Amino acid sequence: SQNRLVIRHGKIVNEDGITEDDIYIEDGFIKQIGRNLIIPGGTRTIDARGKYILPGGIDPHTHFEFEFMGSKSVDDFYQGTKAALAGGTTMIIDFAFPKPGESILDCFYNYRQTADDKVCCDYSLHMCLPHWSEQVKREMEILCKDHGINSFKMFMAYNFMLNDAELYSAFEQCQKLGAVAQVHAENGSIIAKNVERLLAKGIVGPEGHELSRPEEVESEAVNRACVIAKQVDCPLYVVHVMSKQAAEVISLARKNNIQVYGEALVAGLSKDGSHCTHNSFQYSAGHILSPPLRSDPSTPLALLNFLAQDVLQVVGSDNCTFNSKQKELGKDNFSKIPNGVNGVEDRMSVVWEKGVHAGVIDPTRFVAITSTNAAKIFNLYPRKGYIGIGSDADIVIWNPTATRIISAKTHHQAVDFNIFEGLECHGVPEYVIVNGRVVVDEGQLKAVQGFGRFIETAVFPPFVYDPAKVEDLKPQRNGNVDEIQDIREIEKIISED
Ligand code: DUC
Ligand code: ZN
Ligand code: ZN
Ligand code: ZN
Repeated sequence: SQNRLVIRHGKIVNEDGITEDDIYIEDGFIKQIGRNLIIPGGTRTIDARGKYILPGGIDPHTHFEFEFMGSKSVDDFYQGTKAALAGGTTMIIDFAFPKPGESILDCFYNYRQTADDKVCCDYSLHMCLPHWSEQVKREMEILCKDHGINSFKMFMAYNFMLNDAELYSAFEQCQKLGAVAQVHAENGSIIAKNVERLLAKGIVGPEGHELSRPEEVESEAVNRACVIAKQVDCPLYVVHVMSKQAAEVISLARKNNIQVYGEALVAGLSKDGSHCTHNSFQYSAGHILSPPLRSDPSTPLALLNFLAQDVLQVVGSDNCTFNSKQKELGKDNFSKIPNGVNGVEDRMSVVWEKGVHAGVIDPTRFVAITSTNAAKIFNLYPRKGYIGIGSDADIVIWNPTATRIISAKTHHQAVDFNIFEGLECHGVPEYVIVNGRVVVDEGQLKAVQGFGRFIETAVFPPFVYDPAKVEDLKPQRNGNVDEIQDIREIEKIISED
């Protein structure tokens, strides 16, 4: 029967350990886990001997059909989520970005209308705040209370950046609501001046991109965001940490008990800035995103190690794909190259190859950084990000010994370029199960348009740091995702009695 499935003999990998058990799935949920399960007749069996069984990937950072820098990203909610499934990602969280003059509430309705009929996998939305006002503040509350939004992204760069006072107010509102504040952390004022100076000197090609936004321009903004978040006790999530300096700032902030999480990008874990100084414009422009890939060649391995050590917690893709033709908008001026790269399809394989296959990250940590931690931070856990009884049946059967070679010729994305072109990856999703339905079956993609659902995310109880209360109960606030959640539970208990 379609709605019943048993997976036998695999190694179930959760963030907290590996077990060898069978999994019985019914009506989209995991119903039983164990040995010698009693299974109804007519249930399909998948033999997972020699394979890992992973919680479906969660990509918390995509920009499907996003109008940005004069272009619209070419992967829409259909092709983007179909490609996600092909690569073992069973949920995405996209950034809803208001059009000029559109309120954040209307933006939310319009994104739902666009995405709901297209998505092949479950999705949620982060709401972007491209300006600050009393109306934005009011509508944030409506989005949290009535529409299942629990995260807001603010920009410290681009012409829609917020100044420090506005960031302070936005973070303060997030804190009050129990939402997560996210930042694109780069100093936009410095970048604008650098762009002017470089163009005046005649540096107009893609090599000017990183010159205009060097590491310290990123790490300064990360530090400033941490300082502001600390003032109002707001949990902070730094999207796309691209440099060693930025990660070191996060490391220090976490040691100082600031509640900050860092997201790496799959692009940043596998590529450095040398790809942006190629003599082919098309090739270099294809690698332009912001913050940029770094010219320091030790960056990708350093970022992987930061993930291994829990300085960074999550890997996203920032999938924001523009075709070669669209990238040509910046042919004579690097600052006009639409920013963005692919990654939603290849994130799982590339992180496995560069992390697990290379011996930097073990399989349980792989699950944490590709799925579980995002589920915890955005309050989807344990429904998502976990293989346990009662969780959604979003599962990947992963063959660690099979390999595939990434290419734009064979990928499922709409875009005509792939930054991982030619990379051979160990680790292939042989079966992908989303809401109990087998959508990759022995490697064959059978995604269904509109099968995905919008998943509402609840806010957390607003975080209250009271050393006197916390001391009694002795949780260690060392910045571990788990333990921070424990404190939230404790705070809830305290406020209830
Ligand atoms: N950076 C990108 O490269 N693309 C989308 C938006 C962003 O901040
Ligand atoms: Zn960004
Ligand atoms: Zn982004
Ligand atoms: Zn290899």
